[in-house]
Amino acid sequence: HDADAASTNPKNIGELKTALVNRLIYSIGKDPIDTHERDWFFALAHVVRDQITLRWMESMRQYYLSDAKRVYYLSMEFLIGRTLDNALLNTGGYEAFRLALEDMGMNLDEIGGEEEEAALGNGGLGRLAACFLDSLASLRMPGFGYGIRYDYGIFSQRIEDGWQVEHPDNWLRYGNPWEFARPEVLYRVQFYGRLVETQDTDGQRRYQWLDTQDVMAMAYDLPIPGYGEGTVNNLRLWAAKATRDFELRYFNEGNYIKAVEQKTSSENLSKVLYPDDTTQMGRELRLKQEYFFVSASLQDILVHFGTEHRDLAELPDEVAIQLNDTHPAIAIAELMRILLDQHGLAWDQAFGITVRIFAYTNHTLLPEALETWPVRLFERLLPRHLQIIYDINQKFLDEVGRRFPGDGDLIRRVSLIDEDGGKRVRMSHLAIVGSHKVNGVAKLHSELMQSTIFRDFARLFPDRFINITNGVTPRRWLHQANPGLAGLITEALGDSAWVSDLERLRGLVPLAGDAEFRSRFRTAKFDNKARLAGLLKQRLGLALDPASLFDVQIKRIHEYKRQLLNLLHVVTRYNRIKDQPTAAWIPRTVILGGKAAPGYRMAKLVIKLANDIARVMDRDPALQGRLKLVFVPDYNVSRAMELIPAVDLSEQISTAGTEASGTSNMKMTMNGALTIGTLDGANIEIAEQVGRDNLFIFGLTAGELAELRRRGYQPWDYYHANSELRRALDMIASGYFSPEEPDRFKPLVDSLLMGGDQWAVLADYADYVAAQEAVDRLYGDGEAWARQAVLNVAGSGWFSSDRSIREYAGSIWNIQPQA
Ligand code: DL6
Repeated sequence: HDADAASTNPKNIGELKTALVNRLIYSIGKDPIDTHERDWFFALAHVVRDQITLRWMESMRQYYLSDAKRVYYLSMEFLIGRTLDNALLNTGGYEAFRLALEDMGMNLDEIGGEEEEAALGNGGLGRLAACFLDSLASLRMPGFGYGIRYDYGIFSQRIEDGWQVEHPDNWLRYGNPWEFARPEVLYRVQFYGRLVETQDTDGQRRYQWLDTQDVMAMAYDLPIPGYGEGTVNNLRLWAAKATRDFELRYFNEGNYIKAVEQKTSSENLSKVLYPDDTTQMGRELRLKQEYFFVSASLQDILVHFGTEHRDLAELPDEVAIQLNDTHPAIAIAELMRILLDQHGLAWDQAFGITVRIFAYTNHTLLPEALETWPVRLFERLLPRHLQIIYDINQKFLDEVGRRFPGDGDLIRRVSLIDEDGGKRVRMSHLAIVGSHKVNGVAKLHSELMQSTIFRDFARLFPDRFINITNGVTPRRWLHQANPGLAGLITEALGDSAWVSDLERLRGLVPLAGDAEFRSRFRTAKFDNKARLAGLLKQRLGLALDPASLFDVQIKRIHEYKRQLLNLLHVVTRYNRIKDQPTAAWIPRTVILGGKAAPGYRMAKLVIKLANDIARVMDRDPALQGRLKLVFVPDYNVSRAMELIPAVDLSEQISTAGTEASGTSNMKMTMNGALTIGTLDGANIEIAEQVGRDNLFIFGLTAGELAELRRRGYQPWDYYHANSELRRALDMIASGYFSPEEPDRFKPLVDSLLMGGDQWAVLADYADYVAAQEAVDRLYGDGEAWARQAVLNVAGSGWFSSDRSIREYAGSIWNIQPQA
């Protein structure tokens, strides 16, 4: 890694060693002669944090002095992963610390391995939030994250007898060395209670929210260091604490134990992240979590704005709030409540301010993931908010009625309240009506959003809807994860400016035709594969051949992402090899990884199927050296950083029109993988950027699929027409891979054949298998493959989250980079 030359001089190394030992003794309380590697990790993290902290204070001071407009990114999830290496690389201290530790007989990688993951997210949505924080800081933009400090992040996944078993992720067990606890930053959050209506002197109705059950929100700050000369921004996470008066009430009754019990129950609020990202959870605790972090964040934002001495009309000039999906959408009603009930603003002024502040990002078209809450629950938990939502709805529907007189059906469709089958609040409708911009996360997704789920709204508010295609931070996903390729790129382009200006990767285009460069590029990829093979050997006892094609699908397990289609190809390939064992097969290693939501039976069955197929294949001598299937357990950010640099073939095979964007597709492209993918999500834009000839595109388009469904999709037709497909399905259904329980996988096959194949797996099978044949042919010509892989890297610049953030800053937030 490129070192900050000044920092590696002997004097500085000496100082770092002293600092490390001091921290070990005085902060960690350990005698250097009796330490665990973890102690050194904590000492190291403290020294690094010290360095970041000064820059952080400078950044905060500068934002304060310039009084610049700020954006607050509200998200229930921040999937950060580990911080140490990222902080060292962003601040340029990596090499110096590596040398200092080496001098003391230690290895930075091993010490870094002691860090727990901050896995406060499910998948794409949470990781996007983390990439955006990195970009905001690197671009010197005043952007702050707000979220929840869950005691338990996403569960850790173990595979036992081929099945997923969830284990609690106790990531704070040894403490979090990066955070600053702020016991003095404490806000009261109210729940339940009753409303009392009063009249203002000017005759306006006002509401008091009384007899509530309160929980305190305490702040924990995580500094987010930008790359190089970037600023250090802040991520503030809220933890639930019991209120003192809560306890007092019971103390007065002489019930000490009850008081302590109450304490635990309020602190449960921030206990655990809900581990499902595609179905609606519908649990009271979840709605409490949402309101809890929103209420605390808004109070904090207003304290910073200085409501005491400033005109609230200026708020939209100072504050932008981005809602990461609808999870924080209750913020719209909460800000209205504050403006109306606490500051006495008139409705129209309050609503005008609110709409100018908020913007909403939608991340899914799946109807089952669109959040709605029962009105009865809302009424009990947040009575004033429900009232405000009703008022917003009333005024909105009146307006719709004026513009489209007599269209009762339109009113019913766009209402914030779903009246069918038990009244529910539609959070996406609240988010749209209360925001000035609504964005999708890839071109196709934004188009479909406007033509399907939000069609009526796109007609009502045509200027409100925009697209901002996702991006990923090149710091973590290329510079840090893939030092081999990163070094080669820096050498080839003459400097490392690409790390903060990723479009410079275009400069690699001519090198795709340069045999010498390609050879070094291939070596870098091979080394990454060998490294991954070594790690999997060590961890799981697996023997992978780095010379084989690494074919990788890593993401949450979901039917729409079609891991099952991947497995159908694996079984087909297995059959072909068995039929012709002596043919010249391109050796392949198919790697799958991802977590299934704990209650998602089909997804868990897919994991078991992958493991059962792998077991059968491992025992078959005909397959050795030709085809291997591996399920890597506990896929997380750190695993992703090991896997992605080693990928040859990136599997992005969701049913067209279902994956909003995808971001692992971008990471793999950036790391020189070729994509096999459908025209879905950001795959389409990847094809535009790297050239369609440099991907393997297959399958029905979203339009073709809609047409097929209109005509009546018949999965059985595909079954009957394709003997290889039939054979693979019959094997799975009849227990070929699960002889001890032959019916085990019948539900999976039934979902395709009897259940109507909702995700069109069978419709795309033949084309997918044909695309896989094209993959083999190209891989057989290593030079031709490498040429295209280089072009993939060269075309990936547009997928930097820096580009996404600039678009948000320009077209939604109206914020500027700071000097
Ligand atoms: O926008 C980030 C990410 C997209 O890249 C994925 O395509 C999309 O599935 C994901 N959505 C979620 C769940 N959404 N909700 N609610 O994580 O967002």
